[in-house]
Order: sequence, then structure tokens, then C-alpha cells
Amino acid sequence: ASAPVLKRSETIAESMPDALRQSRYHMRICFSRYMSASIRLMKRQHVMDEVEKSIQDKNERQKVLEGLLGYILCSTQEAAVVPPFVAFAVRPNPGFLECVKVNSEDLSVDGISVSEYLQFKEMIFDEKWASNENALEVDFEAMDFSTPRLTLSSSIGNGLNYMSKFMSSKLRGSSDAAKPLLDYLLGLDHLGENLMINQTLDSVSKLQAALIVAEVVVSAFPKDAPFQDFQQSLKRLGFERGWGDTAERVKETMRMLSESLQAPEPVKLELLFSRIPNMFNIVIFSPHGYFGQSDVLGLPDTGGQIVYILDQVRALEEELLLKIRQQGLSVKPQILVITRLIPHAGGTKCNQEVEAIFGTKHSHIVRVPFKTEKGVLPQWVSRFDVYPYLERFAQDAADKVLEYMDCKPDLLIGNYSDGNLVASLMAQKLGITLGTIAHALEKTKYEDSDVKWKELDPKYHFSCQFTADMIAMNTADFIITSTYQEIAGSQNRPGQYESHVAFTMPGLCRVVSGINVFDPKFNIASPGADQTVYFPYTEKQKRLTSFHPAIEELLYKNEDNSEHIGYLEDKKKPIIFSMARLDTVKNITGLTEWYGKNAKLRNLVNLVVVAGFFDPSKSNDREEIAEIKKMHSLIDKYQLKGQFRWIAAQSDRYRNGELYRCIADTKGAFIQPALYEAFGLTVIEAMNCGLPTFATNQGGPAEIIVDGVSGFHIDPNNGDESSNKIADFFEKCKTDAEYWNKMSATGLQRIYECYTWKIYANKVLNMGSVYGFWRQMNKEQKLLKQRYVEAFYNLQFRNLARNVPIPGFTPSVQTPSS
Ligand code: UDP
Ligand code: LCN
Repeated sequence: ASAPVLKRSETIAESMPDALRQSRYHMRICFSRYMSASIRLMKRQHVMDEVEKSIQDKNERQKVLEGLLGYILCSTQEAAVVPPFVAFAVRPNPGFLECVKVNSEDLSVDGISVSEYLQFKEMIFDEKWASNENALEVDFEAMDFSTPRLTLSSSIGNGLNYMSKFMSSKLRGSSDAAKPLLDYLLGLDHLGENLMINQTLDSVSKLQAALIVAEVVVSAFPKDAPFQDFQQSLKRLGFERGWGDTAERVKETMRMLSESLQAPEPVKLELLFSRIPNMFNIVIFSPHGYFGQSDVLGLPDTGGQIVYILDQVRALEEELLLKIRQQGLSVKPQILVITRLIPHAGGTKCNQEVEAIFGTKHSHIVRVPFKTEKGVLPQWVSRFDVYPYLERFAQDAADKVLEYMDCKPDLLIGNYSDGNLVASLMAQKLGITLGTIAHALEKTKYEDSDVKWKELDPKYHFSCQFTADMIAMNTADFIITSTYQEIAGSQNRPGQYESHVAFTMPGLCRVVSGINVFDPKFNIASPGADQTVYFPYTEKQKRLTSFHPAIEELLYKNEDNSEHIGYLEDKKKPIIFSMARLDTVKNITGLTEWYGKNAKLRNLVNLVVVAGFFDPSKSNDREEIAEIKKMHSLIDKYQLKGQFRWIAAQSDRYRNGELYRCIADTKGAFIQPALYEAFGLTVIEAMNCGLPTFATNQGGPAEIIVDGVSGFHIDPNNGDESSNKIADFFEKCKTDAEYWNKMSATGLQRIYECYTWKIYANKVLNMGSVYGFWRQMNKEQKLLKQRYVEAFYNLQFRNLARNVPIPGFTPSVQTPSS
């Protein structure tokens, strides 16, 4: 039966009393169970478990669950038990939240505000704070009333499109309404030279009239005539360079502007903005980790983010060069990646100030050290511990950027909590358009990380991180995400950003509105994989056969050494393969255990994993050490030797590309078993190589793969089901030889349609352009909010960052693994 949907006009507070009345007998039992249960903060599963225990009769239970009450309970995200009340936070759809409290004694229902709900929750963890009338409430929405909001869950993440519509309507009407567009064009320049128009065209009507004449002038030239041929004639009319490289393109752009001044249309306006010469210099921030190009992958905190940024830079530079050429300009674009300079770089280049980025003409990594009162911090520090250095880093980075670039950058892009905070500080200081990216916000990775922040803070400093995240989200002009779920999750699971909508850190602050997922600043632009590295195993002539002997050894050589342990007895079996950092969430140990337990699967295939390294005493990462130990104990417990190979982290991406393809040669599969994965670059790398892929249904991969069509979803919380699903696939391949080929081909098709860097770069540059303009149109509102953010930064973040201990300086040069 389809789920009963709440009538649009009805709130849960209105409909729930009736629903409870209809099952009054069972609900009384159920609510008294809630009262006596030991769990005070229930998740949906607990809520439902108690329903099940309260209604013994299966048919009866079915009836209740199919009704409106079942729907409300199933949509409950969380419920706080504070006798005699149970406060429910119900999420009927992505992005929507409604709170009610039910009195367990008489089952009466009252609608409550988010703030009241959070107070209920706090009662469980910190009663004194919960009842303090002056507890700090943070409300970013209250500071924002001129930015429009989307209204449909399904439109979330499609902000650019929506903004073009909204801005078109704002610019429409009179020449006064179009004035912001004129002002914007008048402000365009490169190194002091006007672009597109100059001050002679200082009113909308003058500009409109001049455009008509200019079109006539340009029309007299052949389509492919270069701009120089009519530059002087246009200049006399008030036009400068930047319209296009040929007569045809100049005319097109002029027509787009004329039409937009007359009556703007969203699609044309967006197209016009994709042509305006407003972007030449971009700075990207990624402070933590070892950020380099060789020998850094696999080190703690140094994973997909690095791969993403380097590929992103290459794609953006290529797109910038194309745009600039088409604009008829000869400007050299510049992209800088700002990261941390680590003096004790352990053999990597992370102690060098500058490094040119491979595969680019004008892009560089620039490293700036973390400074403290005692001087430059020499050693690597975990991404969880970087907060005390960031303010100073932002200042030093701003100076460095201005030193390397001849002018102020046009766009800043932050990455992850630390990079986003630094980029926010700099954007504020220099008045630059800001885009942020969170490769994985940590908040949803750890259950109840907000209410339990005090317990987790010594290890993770979430108080700093979540505060930094809110500052960045609210400073950003636009937010780039890899998938929809990253913003607003799925029907059952809130998105990473959504988890910042309303939450509380008792004793610190109650966030009644941290971000709004209906804000049109949210945009999905999924990354790709470098297709010169990750290409299909079938492209025989391109295969990097020189790696084959080394890969053969890596997979099959029968002895343990520092690069691999375990061995594969039956070399004819297909290989199931996984590769990831050895973090808890990556769940490589989980996969090893599923395999160990599943005799059928062990019979069908061998397991090979690339992850971390083998000696726990060589790691200085807390989580990694625990995972290494667990791996060893699983190998013993399940007697995996002979069927299992553990390979240490691999950093050569060309060889890794070939490794995926060699796994495809065995007719194997790639398995991504993470407990949660923000995006999952390995998933698209494997798919690009034509390797059938099974990936977690928790996070990005759930969107990348259409289950059963372009690969398979597996449930990391249900190992038996997952390992059986993998076994079934290989069983089926045995009887249907074409099945494997079909899954390989459909995976590739999915990639080409949705996940390439070309699509990405085009989208992101358009965002920079459109949101840059909106930033100007919306100046006053922006300032108001910025003032609030600044106060929050000063009064809250700085104090928190001060609490993060600064380690003693390590005396000697350290290798990353020592
Ligand atoms: N990677 C690697 N060697 C390893 C482990 C991972 O080169 O030993 C690469 C992998 O190919 C991918 C990236 O690191 O490009 C991991 O990105 P993903 O999005 O899967 O996870 P993250 O590490 O960012 O959480
Ligand atoms: C970080 C992660 O955890 C991954 O899920 C992403 O794929 C990667 O960054 C690149 O964005």
C-alpha cells in the first residue's frame, strides 16, 4: 500500500492526535515502553522496535503501520524521552522538519518549535543548560530575508538555475531595474583595463542604443573576422575587449545582452554570464594533510580530496583557457592551491613553497606554514587538530596570494572545514566571491557527535569543526556538492548539510538555524576521474603493459614483504578488490570480515585490498592504528591466508589505474563497503576502468550507481546480505557469461553521462560568474549577515580554537609513517 500522505494543509501536530486515538490501546502500551526504556534519545529504529514489541499481533501491527501513525513514526528522525513527554523530530521529506511533543499519560499532542525540541534533547545531556533561559541560540536564517528560497525537495541542489530565474525577474521591468547589470559591466576590468564597456556607456539607455549600432557595425564583417578588425569602431561607441574572438561571437554576446536588458530570460541570462570576462584568477584552499603530487596518497588525511583538487585545477584551467580565448582576450589565467608547508615532510615535497601542477600551464601549489608563538610548526597534525593555526594561516596566505598574483583573485574555493574557514576569512577581508566544498562534513559520520561533543572534543574537536562549518556555509556565495544526498540525504537519512539545519551542542550553543538546505546557494557538480588514467580495460592499445610484471607480483607473489601480506592460492578465481585509506568509516575491516564469514563467496573469489600499512607502531593516526590491529586479528580469526591479499597504500595513480584494469581482466569486481561515503572517487575510478562495482548505499555512491543497472548497492550495516549479493553476482556470471560484460558496460555508460570533469568545470565557472553578480546585487543583505558571522567567529570560534592543544615540536625530521 502506498504511504498515506499528510494533507498539505495539515501539520503533524494537527493530524497526530486523531492517529493516536485510532490506536489508543496499543499506543498507550508503546508510550509507556518509551518511558521505561533505557534509551533516552531514540533513533527511528528504536522508535519502531518499541512499536513492534507493543503490538504483538502481526496483522494488527501491519494495520497501524500502514496508517497515518505508521507514516509519522517511520518519518521520525529522532525522539527525545523526557517523562512524561516524548518529543518527536519528524522529517516527512528531505529538508523538512516538524516537531511535536506527546504526553505519554494522555497521548495529547502539541506542536513545538525547533528550539523547544532541541531543549528537550538537551535535557537528556545537560539539564542545567537546557533550562537556562539565556543559553546561546544561533539563528542564521533570522539574518537573511532577501534571498529567495526554493520550496521543493526535488529542486534542492539546483540553485544556479533558480538564481537565474530570480535574477531575471529582478532585472525586468524598467531601465532602473536593469541598472545593477550595467553597474556590474562597468566594474569589469583586468589589471586596470576596462572590459566589455567603458564609462561612456553609463546609463542603461545609452548602452542599449550603442548595442544596436554596434550590432550593425559587426554585421558588416564576415563571421570569422577577428575582433581586432573592428575593435576601433567598437571602441568609438564605448565598447572594450571581452565580447568574443570573432564577429559572430561578438554579435551573439551583444544580442544576449540587448535581450537581457530588454526583458531578461533565465536561460539567456545564464548563457550571457557564462561569457562575461569576469574570471581569470582562482585560489583554492586545502590546508591540512600532506598536499602534494607524489608520494602523498594513502598518508593519513591525504586521500580523495587531493585527487579531487588536482583534477579540478586541471579541468578549471582548461575551461578558463577556452573561455578566455573565446572572449577574444590574451590574459593568462592563474590558479593557486594554497596548502600547509610541512617542514618535516618525510620525503614528500610538502616542505617546498611552490610546485607547478602537472598537466597545467599556469597553476601552482603554494605552501604556507602553520605559525605559532613558538615559530613554525614542523610536523604534520591531524585534520582534527588544525584549528588553532587557521587565523594566522589565513593572514599569511592572503599576503602570499597577493604576492604571487598581480591582482586580487576573482574567485576563492575552500575545501573541507579548515579550507572553507580560511577561504571565508580571506573572502571577507578582500571582498571576493566564495565557493565552498566539503568533501565530507564530519558531523554525520559519528552518531550524536553534536550532543556528545564534550565527550568527543578531546579527540576530535568537533566544537571547533562544526562552528567553522557554520561560519563557512553562511559566508559562502555558493556551495558545491558532489551529490544531492550530501545536501539533503535520502528519504530515510538526512543529508550532511541538512544535519546542520538544527542541532545542539549543550553547554555551547543551540543552533536553531545553521543553514537552510532550500537556500539556492546549493549546487550539485559531481567530480569525475581523470580519464587519461582511468580508462576501460578493453582499450588494449592504451593499456600500460609495462606495469604488468609489478602488478603480477603485487597480486600473486607468494611471500610477505613490506608491500603485501597474505597470498592467493587459486590464481584462476576472479578477484574482488577494494582500495581506501584505513579509516574506520571506510570499513575495509568490515569487508574482510564479511568475506571471512561467507564460505560461498570465499569459494567463488579471492579478496584483495589496498589499504594503509601493516605495522601499527608506524602509524601516528589514532583510528588507523586500531584498524591495522583489527585487520591482523581478522586474518587469524578467519584463516584468510591463501585467499586474501592485503597490499599497503599505493600512490602511483597510473599504476593504480592499471591495477583496476588487471582486476577487470580476472572478471572480478570493485567493492566499496564504507559505513558512509561522501562521494567516493574510487567508485568512479573503478567504473571508468570497466570494473563492475558494488558500493555502499550510505552516501554518494547510492546516487552514482543505479542499483542493478550500472552496478550494485550494498548495505554496510548488513554484512551477510551484502556478501551474499556479491556471491550471487559471481554465481550468475558462471552461468551467464555475458552478465559480467553487461554490468561493465552499463557502469561505463553511467560515467560518460554524468561524471566527467568537463561537465564539472563548466558548471563551477558559471556558478562563480552568476553568484558573483548576485553578491553585488544583494550587497546590503550580505553585509548584515556577514556582521553576524563575524561576531560568531570572534566570540565563539576563537575561544574554541584556543582550547585545542598545540603539540610540542618534534625535534627531528619525521617520516610520515614514523
Ligand atoms: N587512493 C590511492 N591509494 C590508496 C588509497 C586511495 O591512490 O592507497 C586514491 C584513490 O584512488 C582515490 C582517492 O585516493 O583517488 C580516495 O578517494 P575517495 O573519494 O575514494 O576517498 P577519500 O580518501 O577521499 O575519503
Ligand atoms: C573525501 C571523501 O571522503 C570522499 O567521499 C570524496 O570522494 C573525496 O573527498 C573527493 O571529494
